[in-house]
Amino acid sequence: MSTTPAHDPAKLAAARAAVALVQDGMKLGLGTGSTASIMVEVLAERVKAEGLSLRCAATSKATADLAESLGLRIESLDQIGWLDMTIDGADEVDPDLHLIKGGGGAHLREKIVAAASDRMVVIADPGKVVDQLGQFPLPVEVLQFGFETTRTLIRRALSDLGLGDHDVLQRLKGDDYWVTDEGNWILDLHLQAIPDAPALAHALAAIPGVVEQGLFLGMCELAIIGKPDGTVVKL
Ligand code: ABF
Repeated sequence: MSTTPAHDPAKLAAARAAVALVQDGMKLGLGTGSTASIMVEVLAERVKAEGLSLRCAATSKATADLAESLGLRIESLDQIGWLDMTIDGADEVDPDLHLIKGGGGAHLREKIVAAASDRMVVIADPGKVVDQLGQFPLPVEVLQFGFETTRTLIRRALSDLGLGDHDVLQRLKGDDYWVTDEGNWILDLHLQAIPDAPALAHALAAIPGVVEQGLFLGMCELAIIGKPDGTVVKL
């Protein structure tokens, strides 16, 4: 497939393997990030080459713009309803296929689209595979209203969970605050390790002002890890 050779070979291998799972007539969720963007390019090439008929929902404005620029038709999730498969990237994948996502700031829509799918397939390079989640800062999307109160409540929850006192930093984009597609802000929790991800997810979800956090637990059915030699490992 004549995809631009400039791509990271491991990400390209994972993207190609995921696109190979796509069947004509499928309703697809398209993820966000550099690996997912390669997947969108590979998918668009396959659609053109084989004349596939697909219905696609995007997990971000960025992915929607890229997909449409490549000739893929994008519909809203509500127009399509339930999806057959979502293909998306991740920041960390643990042995139970629990994920940290949100490095690209899109985890709210990504989680909704993944939840509306029969299966979620993650594509990643080997650097994303970890024994325990948490080295990657956990993104938490937060309303702008009462932001500092929410940050205080998050810090209190981390302490109550015995996670100690860690940096809870507002994400910047250049000199400005990062603003998500939904107009919210992002806090990144520098925890180093998350020994009990379900407990943390539950605690964060209970905090007023927290819109969504980047732990994807029990949502990923298959992780395709690309390797630099162009092969893949399926987890
Ligand atoms: C997106 O892909 C984000 O949730 C995640 O942070 C990112 C991974 O980025 P990349 O594929 O560029 O490494 O789904």
